[in-house]
Parts: sequence; structure tokens; C-alpha cells
Amino acid sequence: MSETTAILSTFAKDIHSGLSSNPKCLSSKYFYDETGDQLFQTIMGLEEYYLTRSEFEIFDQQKKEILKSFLGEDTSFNLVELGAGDGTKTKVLLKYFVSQGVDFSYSPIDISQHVLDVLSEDLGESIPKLQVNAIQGDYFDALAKLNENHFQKEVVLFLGSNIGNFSNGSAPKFLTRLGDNLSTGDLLFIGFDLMKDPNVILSAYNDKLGVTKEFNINLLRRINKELGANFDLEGYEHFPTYNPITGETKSHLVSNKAQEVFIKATGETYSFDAWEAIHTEVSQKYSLKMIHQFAEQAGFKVIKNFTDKNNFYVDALWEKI
Ligand code: AVI
Repeated sequence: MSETTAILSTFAKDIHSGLSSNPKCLSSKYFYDETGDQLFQTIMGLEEYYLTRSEFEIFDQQKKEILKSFLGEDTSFNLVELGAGDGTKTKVLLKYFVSQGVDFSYSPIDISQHVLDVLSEDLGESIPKLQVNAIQGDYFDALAKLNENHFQKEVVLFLGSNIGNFSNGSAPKFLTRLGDNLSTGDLLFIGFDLMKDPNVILSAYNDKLGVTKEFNINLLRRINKELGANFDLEGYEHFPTYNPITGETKSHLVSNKAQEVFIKATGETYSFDAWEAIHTEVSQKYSLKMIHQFAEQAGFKVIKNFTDKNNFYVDALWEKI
């Protein structure tokens, strides 16, 4: 990178390093600017995107059994949610728990204070009796903070198949670190998207309205806007793939011509050959066997798997050993 760009944001550094690697890659964590958040909200309501619907069905149809498993032998717990978002699905559980008079509090953790403010206000109106203790920050810092005055069982929610966006190497590390921040007997309730008909999976990442394509391309729009780049947004094709052997679903942006891009923030020009791809996202699909191995590796015991009627998705309940 040129000298003028010695002081760079992490965003600019990551984009530079991704576009300088071979093959080129960009991290999906940068999808979520305001437009990206809105596009993802739209994706969750799409016909082809079965993930959100499946998890909603599990909560709605099995809330009684879920509550029983969360309580176990105890009479109370603290429900902690990592990356709470707008809490739409979680609300099904929260409302039910409150209606049953369960002794619990809810601690959503999110990196964005704005997300937490909106969620807390919404919950204050829709479930006034709910005790909310929102924590802004990094998941692990927040969990450590919670552990300081830990006297109740913790039930940690990590929903929406967010674990699928970790690379295969980093997912077990993340789960192990999560376990290190919990005490014996604490629970983890985690959503995994299951392997299924490859055509169903591919359609979920290539919807006919083109919202997922827009979501992927928006990453280039964001780089143009925030880092002063000149990506030609028409110059890239959205191309998802699914590998039924490994379960990896990958999204790519494929350059449809030889072209160059200049990014002001890095002071560099990046060249693309015709049909050269940028890998932008992994959305891992799992078998139950893979999930059980994860639990074991990370120091958890599998308590129960809650699946939807199609067996598309599983919310797995694990106990820290
Ligand atoms: C947030 N995450 C679980 C979504 C997924 O399915 O991997 C993001 C997404 N990417 C394309 N469509 C939805």
C-alpha cells in the first residue's frame, strides 16, 4: 500500500488484503451496512430462504418442550442472546416464557448500541413484564462480564445459522472459546442449517427476485461509498455454489470482463481477469454427525435436537460439561 495510506481503517486493511490474495476474497462481515441490514431483512422473508421460517416453526411449535429443556432441574435462568438483531424469532420464546410466569431475565448482546436500543424499546412495549439487561460489545467480553455476577444458570442463544458464516476452521475455535466462558451446567442453544436437496439450498442463495444478488453486490457499493472505490456494479455476476460433499455453500462475485478498480483509501489499483472470482461468503450446511462432533470437540454434551417438520434446520441444545 502507498505511504499516504499508512493510517487505514480495519475495513480498508481487510479489503486490501482480500483483493491482493489469490483467489480474491472479501469478508461477509462487511455485508451489513444500513442497506445490507435492510436487504437481509428482505431475504429472511423470501419464499426461497427457508432458514428463518424453519427456525420460527421450531420455536412456535416446540416452545413448551424448549422451556422444559431450558429449565431442567432449575427454577430460573438468565437467557443470553449473541447477536440479537431485531429479536423477531426470539420474541416467540420470550412471550411464552413470560406467559408461563418463568423466573428469567434476558440479556441480548450486540456490537451495535443502536440495535440494542431499538430492541429494548420494542420489547418494553411488546413484553412489558420482561426483564431486559442489554449488553453492548464483543460477545466474549460481554460473556465474561456476565460471569462476574453469575449466580443463575446461563442459557446462551446463538440463532439464525450465524455459525454457518464462520469458516470451517474458525467455527470449532469459536465454540470452544464460547464454552470456556461458560460454567458446567450452562446451556447453549444453537441454530444449524442442515444438508438437504442441493437445489433447495442453491435457490435460497439465488432467489428469483435477485435480492441475494443485490445483497452480495452491495458489498462493492459499500466499498465505493466508504473507501472511495470505483467498482462498476454491473461488472460482476452473483454466483453461489453448493458442495454436497462438504456442505459448503459459497457466494462469489465474478468479474464479467477484464477490469481494474482503484480504491482511494488504500491508494491501490486492483486488476481482475475476465471471469476472475471474489469469494464473499460461506454459509455452511451440516449433517447431525458434524454437529455432534462440534459439540464434543468444544466440551459440550448434546441434550436435544429440535428440528422442523421438513428436517431442514436444527436448533441444538448443548450442556457445558
Ligand atoms: C446471516 N447468515 C446466516 C445468512 C446465511 O444464510 O448465511 C446470510 C445470507 N447470505 C445470503 N443470504 C443470507
